[in-house]
Amino acid sequence: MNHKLCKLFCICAIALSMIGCGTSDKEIEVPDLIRGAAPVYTDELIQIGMIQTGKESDWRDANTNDYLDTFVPERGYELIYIDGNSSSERQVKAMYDLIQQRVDYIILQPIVETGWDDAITEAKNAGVPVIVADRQVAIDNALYKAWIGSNFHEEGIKAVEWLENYLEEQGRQDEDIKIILLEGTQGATATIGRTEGLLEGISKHANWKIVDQGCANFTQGEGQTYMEALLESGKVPEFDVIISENDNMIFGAMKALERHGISYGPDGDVIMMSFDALHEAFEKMIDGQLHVSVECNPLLAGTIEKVIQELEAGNEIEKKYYTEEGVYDYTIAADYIDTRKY
Ligand code: GZL
Repeated sequence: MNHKLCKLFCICAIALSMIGCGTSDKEIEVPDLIRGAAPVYTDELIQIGMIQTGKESDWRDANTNDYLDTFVPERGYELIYIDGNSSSERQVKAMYDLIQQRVDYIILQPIVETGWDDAITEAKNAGVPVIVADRQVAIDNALYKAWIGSNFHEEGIKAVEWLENYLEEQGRQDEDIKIILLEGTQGATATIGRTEGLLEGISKHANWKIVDQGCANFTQGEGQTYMEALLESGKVPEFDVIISENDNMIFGAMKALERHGISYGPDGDVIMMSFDALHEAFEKMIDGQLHVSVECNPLLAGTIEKVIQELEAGNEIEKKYYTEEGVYDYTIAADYIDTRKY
């Protein structure tokens, strides 16, 4: 559907210009954007096709709800939401369907980085702009308009820095530390980046050792199943730390540890670390079950809306927009839990 925009009243574009976008190659930290006043369109709605990964985690649900709350008719949008149902094939097919429909924009949140060359090239050739969000795609970035998401490698580094400080405070910096790493979906940028950052940091400590590393696909069920099997196997008789690449997997691992009578958390034996910083993670930190969660901001729709408005106004945009994220541990969780938006 062709979309002619007649008039746009929005403080968002002004807000974006105030963010201080740098040069096109510079990666900028985009502040936690407040959602501006709804744009007032005097013409038809901007039609957006949004291809989601699925419903694998609570983080994903918060991410989806943010899109559903943002791209609504009263703000000038018609959203076609497609649940990828954790299937890359389904996502690629959805891309072709949306190209066929000649939507105004496609927002793609890919499950994995690979397999996108033909579909995104097709969108480019058809003149349907693609905005990639959350995880990335391993193709020439000239084929899509922009990417918005987290610096996953940085998240991994932050987790190791937290562990270094914690062990120092506990007087355990010279101890042999055995680590179990629960990874997310193989081929997903979040997994690739976090794992790279973690291994880079861990490799700096001769007394730290990863005694097991396995995939639990970011889901709570697979986190529990994986941990149960590992404990049953006796392969890893001793371990000091579990690092999980998202909160849901470590919630599942907690259930397995409980079933095996293993104490964990700041009040127990095993150091528990994860990523996402869900509200439930704060509850578990306050309850003494989780040590730390490295934040990964799922609320991307506000930034994407501003990028779309810049494109609609014919303005230049950046190639990459990073979200701002922090690290929350059990010592400060109670101070922040009431500020959490997801
Ligand atoms: C991170 C996102 C990851 C989350 C998981 O941006 O891709 O996928 O960390 C989610 O919780 O399933």
